[in-house]
Amino acid sequence: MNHRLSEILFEKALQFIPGGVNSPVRAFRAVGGKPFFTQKAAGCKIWDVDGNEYIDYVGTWGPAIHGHSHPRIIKAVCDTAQMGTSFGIPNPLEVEMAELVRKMVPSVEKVRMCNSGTEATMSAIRLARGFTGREKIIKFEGCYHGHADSLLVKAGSGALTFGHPDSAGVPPAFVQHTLLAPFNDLEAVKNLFYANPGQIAAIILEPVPGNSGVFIPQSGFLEGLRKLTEEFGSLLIFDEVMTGFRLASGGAQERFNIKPDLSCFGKIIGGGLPVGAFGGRSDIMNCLAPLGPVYQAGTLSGNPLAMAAGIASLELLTETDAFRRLETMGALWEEGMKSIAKDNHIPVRLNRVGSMFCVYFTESPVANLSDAMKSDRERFARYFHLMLEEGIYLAPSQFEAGFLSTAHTEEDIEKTLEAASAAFKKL
Ligand code: KE4
Repeated sequence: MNHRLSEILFEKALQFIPGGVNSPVRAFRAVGGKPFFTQKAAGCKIWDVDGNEYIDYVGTWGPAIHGHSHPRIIKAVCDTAQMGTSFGIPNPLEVEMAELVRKMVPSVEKVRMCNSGTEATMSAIRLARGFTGREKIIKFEGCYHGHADSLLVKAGSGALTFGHPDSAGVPPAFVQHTLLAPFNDLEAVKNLFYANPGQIAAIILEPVPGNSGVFIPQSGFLEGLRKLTEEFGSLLIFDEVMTGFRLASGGAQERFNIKPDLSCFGKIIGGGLPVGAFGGRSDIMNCLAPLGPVYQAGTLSGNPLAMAAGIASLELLTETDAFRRLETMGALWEEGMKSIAKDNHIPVRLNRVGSMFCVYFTESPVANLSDAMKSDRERFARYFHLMLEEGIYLAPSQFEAGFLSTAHTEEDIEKTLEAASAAFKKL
């Protein structure tokens, strides 16, 4: 593949943008090589500035569940833009969005829009602390909740990829109230509650962590967290920025039948535009300004353009057989990959939930961060580039999830599996 124009652009980007990227995971640092620059995206395909075509399994890190440039979403954005892009004054689309979220996610009695997943989780933590009057939070190793100071502790995604799960620039005082436990380890969580009686405001977790690859909650784990938070008077916060509206129309909480106190959203809820949201029990949400003492705000929160894109994205999920299709394609991919790994005698662990998946090059199960760290990242990097050369774009890090969209067809999966079959022979 020729990447000449991407290389020229990247050299130029490096002069003006730290690392040449506006978000670290895009830099290919985890897999080596240089990132390509995207010219256009439509359906499940992307084209780079050199005209190379790829089947896209990153989907802009989750938002593109309907594929790129879905006509419904494009039309909603274009039509709304004619009337203005942001008012900073309440607009009807905010109400429509709030009503739609509440209908799709029954645990969300009230919801506040913001502009990113980071804002959503940061605000939910502040709200939980304000509501309970407690300071400590529990998070899980390898979960990534955005880059708010108190959550950059053993964080996943880019923080993990670049070996700084605890970022520089975060004073110890800012993270002294952040307690850690391994994912799927209920005993460790219980011990934290006993060791910090009356001090834990909330547990925050990705119900299906997608920022260290993909971890699958073991039976009883999510239910156990729900019981512990109820027993100790703490809140349960589901960070559904990635899983929300992906694992079911009501997200992971619908799929696993758990009712959190607060939920955070992003990605799909914005249809590709910058949107985050957090919501849950009214008695908790009513603590937010201007009603209550917990402050939270945002110039562009609920802006009509982002709301229009997000509403179109959510409505498409309720009007089509999206989830049946996503499950079918996911199963097709998984079965194919399993037989390719077997035929080539290469140990892999495929963790998949619906349309979220990850390939670990390891023979032991991966249920938490320490398991994931044992996987062969060199081999993953070779796999990534072999696939890229065949026109298949995977997440450029072992510690990320891959995503299917409703735009992926059986033919795309077949092409992907052919590329994987050729790649595995060279691993
Ligand atoms: P944003 O601030 O990037 O919109 O959302 C942060 C966030 C919060 N919670 C979860 C579960 C998330 O997955 C994310 C962001 N995900 C990463 C991909 N693993 C975004 C990609 C990037 O950082 O460029």
